[in-house]
Amino acid sequence: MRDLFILLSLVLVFSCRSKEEDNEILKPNIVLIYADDVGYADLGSYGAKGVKTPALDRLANEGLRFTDAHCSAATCTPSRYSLLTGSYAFRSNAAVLPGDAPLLIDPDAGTLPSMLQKAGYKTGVVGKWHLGLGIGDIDWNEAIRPGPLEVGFDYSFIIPATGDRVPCVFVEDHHVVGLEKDDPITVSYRERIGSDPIGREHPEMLKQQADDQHSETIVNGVSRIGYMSGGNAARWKDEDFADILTEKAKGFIQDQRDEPFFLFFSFHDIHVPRVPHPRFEGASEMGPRGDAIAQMDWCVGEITKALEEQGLAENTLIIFSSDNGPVLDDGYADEAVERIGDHNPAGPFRGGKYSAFEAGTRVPTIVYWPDMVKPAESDALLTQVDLYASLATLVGQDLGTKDAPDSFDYLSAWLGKSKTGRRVMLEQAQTLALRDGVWKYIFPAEEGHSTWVEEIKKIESGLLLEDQLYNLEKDPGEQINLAAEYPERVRKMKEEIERIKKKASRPGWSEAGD
Ligand code: NG6
Ligand code: CA
Repeated sequence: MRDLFILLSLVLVFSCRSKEEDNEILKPNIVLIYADDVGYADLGSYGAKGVKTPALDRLANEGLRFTDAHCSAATCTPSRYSLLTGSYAFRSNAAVLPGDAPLLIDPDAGTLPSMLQKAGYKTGVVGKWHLGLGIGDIDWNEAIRPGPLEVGFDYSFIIPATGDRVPCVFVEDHHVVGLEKDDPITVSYRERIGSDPIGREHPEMLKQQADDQHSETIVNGVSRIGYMSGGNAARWKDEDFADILTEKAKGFIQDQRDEPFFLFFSFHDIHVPRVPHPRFEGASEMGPRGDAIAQMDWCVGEITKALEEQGLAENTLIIFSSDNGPVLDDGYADEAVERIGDHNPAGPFRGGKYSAFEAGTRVPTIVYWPDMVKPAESDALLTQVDLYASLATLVGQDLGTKDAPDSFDYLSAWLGKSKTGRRVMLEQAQTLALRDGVWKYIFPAEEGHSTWVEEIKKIESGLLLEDQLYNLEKDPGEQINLAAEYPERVRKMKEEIERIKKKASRPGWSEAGD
């Protein structure tokens, strides 16, 4: 009798599952793997030298490898903001945030994860957040909200800001992980607090020397931006980032295996401080930056393996990309410059992180979905701000008039069914730039874009004060400024930028400019 009951239950479970699986074909699991500061040519499949990335190369070879896909901005917070809201970051003045900044995303507005929740997805974010938490004056010892859970995620395990900013603790859902009641955390970006040593005074305690900006509280032998005190049991070890985050991501996949899920797996690698696990030491020929690339690739391999082991690989859409272009020296003496060798992280393009030149936003982008996507290369012009609207189409969700004002449906290009992406596309850095097919126009930085100017001043100052126009087909490295030769094109592209800036909501407007 008992055996019969088990048999009947099994038949029932099996028939339910196969029905579900049929339906899920249109609602694949979505895993968005978001690397930090990985440049266009930092992967083997994009021309990297001195480091191997077999897991990512496999996805690139068996999936779609994009050559003209872009993050929305040349720094982290603005790119992530656009990715999750479908709105350009300049509309909210989003710039790189300190670690105690309030939540930048409006909890009442539509977001990519909340759209997917409506479509029946379980949503999770694991990794770097850097979009602010709370409403200001955050108490890290209490429930921390609003945050990811209030903008569409069912689960979150995050690095609140960046690895180089305090507080150096993980936050799971609303709480700091491992916090002990009798050792509360305080954080300040204004003044020194507590008695922890700081990098400026104790360089002998550091694993890597740092610039003045990164010379405040020392945690795990690394000095950070900002001051923190307390929370000692909760403090992270940079060497464990990859293991801990990958474990959490795998856990989320395992827990959600029976229903469609969206995982935003947002790496710390290869952002500074680059302190990979000792087992990756020497994995590349380039020191910690290259070793961090190898570590990142390992994480991708682990996730792919987990999906395969759960039998989910065929019906999971994996999107891999980066939040901004490459940077070598970003504040720590980690030999990134000295040991670069023949490797060129930006490939044939000019600039990198912070920059309005192509390498600021043109990033490696891979789409892998065995059930639906055939191996190919695509030069479609794509931007991550469109993932919101494109994925909405994939899962059959309509967007409200206030949702995702800058996001457009380019699903066929994202899935390789079409090679045509955008004709016109905005790039955000210290200023705004515009692509129109092969043409690239950069708006003069000092004309009313002061919020974007600061970061770049050190890098490219003089250059950005005039109109710049490049023909990327003939001049992918943006060396020959054609602005004076094509004043009419400059005028039109400038106007287009003005038009995008004025636009506020979806209806009556087409990004293609027609
Ligand atoms: C900059 C930091 C840099 C990095 C960046 C954010 C200084 C001098 N530089 O302000 O080290 O943290 O912010 O990087 O403080 S991002 O990838 O999150 O945008
Ligand atoms: Ca970044």
